[in-house]
Amino acid sequence: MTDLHNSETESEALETREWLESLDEVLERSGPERVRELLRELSFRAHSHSVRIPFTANTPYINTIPANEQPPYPGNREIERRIRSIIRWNAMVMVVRANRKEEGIGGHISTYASAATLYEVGFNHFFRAKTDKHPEDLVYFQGHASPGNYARAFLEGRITLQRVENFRHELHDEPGLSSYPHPWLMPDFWNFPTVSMGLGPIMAIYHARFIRYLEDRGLKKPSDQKVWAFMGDGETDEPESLGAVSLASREHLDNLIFVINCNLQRLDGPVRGNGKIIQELEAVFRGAGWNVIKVIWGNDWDPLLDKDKDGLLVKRMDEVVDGQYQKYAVEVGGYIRKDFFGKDHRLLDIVKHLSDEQLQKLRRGGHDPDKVYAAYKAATEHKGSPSVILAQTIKGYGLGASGEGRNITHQQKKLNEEELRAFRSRFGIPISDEDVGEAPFYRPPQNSPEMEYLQERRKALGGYVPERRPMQTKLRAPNDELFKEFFEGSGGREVATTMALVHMLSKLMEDKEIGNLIVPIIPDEARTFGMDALFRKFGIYSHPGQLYEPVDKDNLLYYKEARDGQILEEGITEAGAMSSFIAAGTAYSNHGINTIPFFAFYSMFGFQRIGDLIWAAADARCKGFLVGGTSGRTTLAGEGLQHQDGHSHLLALSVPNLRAYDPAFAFETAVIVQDGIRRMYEEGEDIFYYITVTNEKYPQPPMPDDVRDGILKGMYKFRASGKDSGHKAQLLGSGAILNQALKAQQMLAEKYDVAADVWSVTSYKELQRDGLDVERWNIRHPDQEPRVPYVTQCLADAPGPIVATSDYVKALPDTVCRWMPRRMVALGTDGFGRSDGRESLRDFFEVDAPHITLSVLACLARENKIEPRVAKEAMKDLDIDPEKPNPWVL
Ligand SMILES: Cc1ncc(C[n+]2csc(CCOP(=O)(O)OP(=O)(O)O)c2C)c(N)n1
Ligand SMILES: [Mg+2]
Repeated sequence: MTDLHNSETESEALETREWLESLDEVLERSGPERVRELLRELSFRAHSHSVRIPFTANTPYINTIPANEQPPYPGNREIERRIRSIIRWNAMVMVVRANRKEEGIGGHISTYASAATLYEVGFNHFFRAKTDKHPEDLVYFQGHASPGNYARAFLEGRITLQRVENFRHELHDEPGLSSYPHPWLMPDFWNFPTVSMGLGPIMAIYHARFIRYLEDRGLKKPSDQKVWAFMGDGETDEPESLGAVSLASREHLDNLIFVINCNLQRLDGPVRGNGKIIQELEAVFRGAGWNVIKVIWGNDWDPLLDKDKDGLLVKRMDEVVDGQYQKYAVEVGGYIRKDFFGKDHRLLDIVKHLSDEQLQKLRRGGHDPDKVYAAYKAATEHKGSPSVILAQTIKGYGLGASGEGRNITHQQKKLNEEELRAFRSRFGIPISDEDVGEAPFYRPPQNSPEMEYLQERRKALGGYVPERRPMQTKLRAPNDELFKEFFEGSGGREVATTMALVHMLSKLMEDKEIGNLIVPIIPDEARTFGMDALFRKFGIYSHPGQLYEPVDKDNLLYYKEARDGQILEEGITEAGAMSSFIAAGTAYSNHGINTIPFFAFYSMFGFQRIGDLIWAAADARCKGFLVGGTSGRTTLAGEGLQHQDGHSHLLALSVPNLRAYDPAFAFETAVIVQDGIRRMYEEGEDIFYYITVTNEKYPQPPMPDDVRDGILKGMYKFRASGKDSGHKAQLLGSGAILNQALKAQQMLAEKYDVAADVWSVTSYKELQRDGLDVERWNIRHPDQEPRVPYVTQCLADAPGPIVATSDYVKALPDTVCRWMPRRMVALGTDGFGRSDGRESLRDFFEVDAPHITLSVLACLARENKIEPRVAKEAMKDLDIDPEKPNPWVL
């Protein structure tokens, strides 16, 4: 047996004891403040003698709230234990039954098994539903613990037996239960999609901040509404989980509570086998200014800690690593006695009154309702900063040999009869030996004490959680008057579509009816987009207002921060800004407030950087406008490979409820925005928009007659050739590249006797949707007159080769090429960008007027309408080298 203090001499041990006793005495006589003062003095003195004290943001590995500060438990512990046990059982059998029905359908047992107490204390005592007096608490549930939520809702009578039987069988006899929280699939139930790990935490932080924004701007009555975010300890490795924690403390978000279920395991094995995840997270959160509450040990450890006069137990708790704590979870009491307490005879003395069985049952904090309640109460009452609860639990708690604490437990989906029987007995579920093998669901009678208690608790807290609500009131979209100047054109003045959109935004913000609801969001890019023009007038949101004199105060457009500022200037965090977008775009449901977010970002750093958050927005039925600024691989000049976006529209194709547009002109943008507001906020459609705008200046033409419908459907004829004779061609252009098509139209007419019509394709995505839908209908109705896709209708009577050019990859126009009445050539910007001017870039990527012209001539030559010689000569005239290497491999 080794002694913990074996390196200390006898006299050093005495010295240590004297210092400790002095501290105890001061504490008793003068209280903690005096102790803090003395320790501060001591550390200054040590510093002045050049003693370097190692920095630690950690406190000892014990509960933050000591036993003597623990409030009494307000509920009936025994009934709550029985309810929890029943929910545990039902959550487990839900997964087991689904996998019996269909091998490999999946689901998780062990996560909820570890989190049950964390959730149930919340459901019985904290999570408030919406009432007349109070808005609901908003809970981000850990995605793959969802069987626990369903099992509770089943007991509450909100989900039928048929539905729990159909867990993970959503397409069976209606209605099933979705694997994870998906508002898209269960719009009456789930509020927040969380299962792509890391997104829940960051969305929760920005949501809590958005609530403050709504309150500070007078859109929502201040209250003590809380945002709770439950997550796994493994999940904290995702950069999004911890990436925004300093925002939460900087903004003093005491309406935010993180609960991190530290079961010390992730999917494959330990989270920090050789370290301590709770201590690591404590340092991160304390360092960031959060209120950290550690819930490590259960009540039965309190008397042991009381006996620990020499601090040996705390020291031992500190030095044991997580991998070893996991080992204790699967081991017998004798092992724990020997391995944990056996390091020192004084430690062994502390537990000598406990049997091996009792040692094995010593509980971890996250499984002790008293400790969890104390932590939640402290967190909800804490003022001035966000709180995080770090709760130690055991993964697969209660599964015994079939998974408790084992490395395989995350994947455990089946229990055999013996394991079911053990689980049943462990939690006292009244199911007979005969029936237990069937793994039946169990719901006690309505008038049982458990059911009455459960309902009574929810009633006291205002109703059920979670519960998602549809849009509560509708808005009226602004009429043409507001958009008039965009419809009229710029009168020859050169204006970029970005400038036009920012001006439009400013007009929307001035609108009497909806102005207040517009939420402009920018990740430190306002000046790039000319949005700094909005600073002075509308203010940048800042809870403390502006505590300094801005350097540009004399400037007309100075940097104005204000408590009621309307602009969310998020700094350089697309993920954070997107989280704000989601909070604002779902406020219609979560807060009954129809805020309309416009999130303007560098288009390259949108879909490819934060695509997963955009997917989460789609799932959450988020509304609003994503604005991809500085878009187009050749339109954004100078910036080069990492900035020039030529594929976001391709990525946008994958989001089902997203409408994506690449407008060329201000009037097109106006039509799209006006109709977007109408569809989302007047009609209540659960869609959102992606609009790319560019920084290339050119005169904005007036809107031709009768094109609104075409703009929205994805294409319309912008300019007919005006030439009656000659060969024909159809030029399709998008965004700033439409101007190249217009130039080519002129070249073709003047030099090559070709009459080309120019079409503005505002949305390949819309054209593709329509084409696919029509195609599908035609397949399913073979006996009926086939329908014709819109793009086919447009070009059916428009003769000549079709050349489609955009500032995006060729795959984008190719998405609709099979509905083209004739051969189509796609020109696009496949490859890596370059830093150079627009003209050179467009020549390099072959998307300029000369290349469009050449493409038309080459097609005409192939169709034997002209001599190939003409196309070859044109190449010379247009300075195009036929042997130039393909830019996409350069
Ligand atoms: C972004 C992302 N990557 C991977 C996964 C797959 N996954 C689901 S659960 C899990 C392990 C979770 O560990 P932890 O966060 O500790 O949660 P626990 O189940 O232990 O409570 C993984 C890797 C995911 N859902 N999301
Ligand atoms: Mg874990």
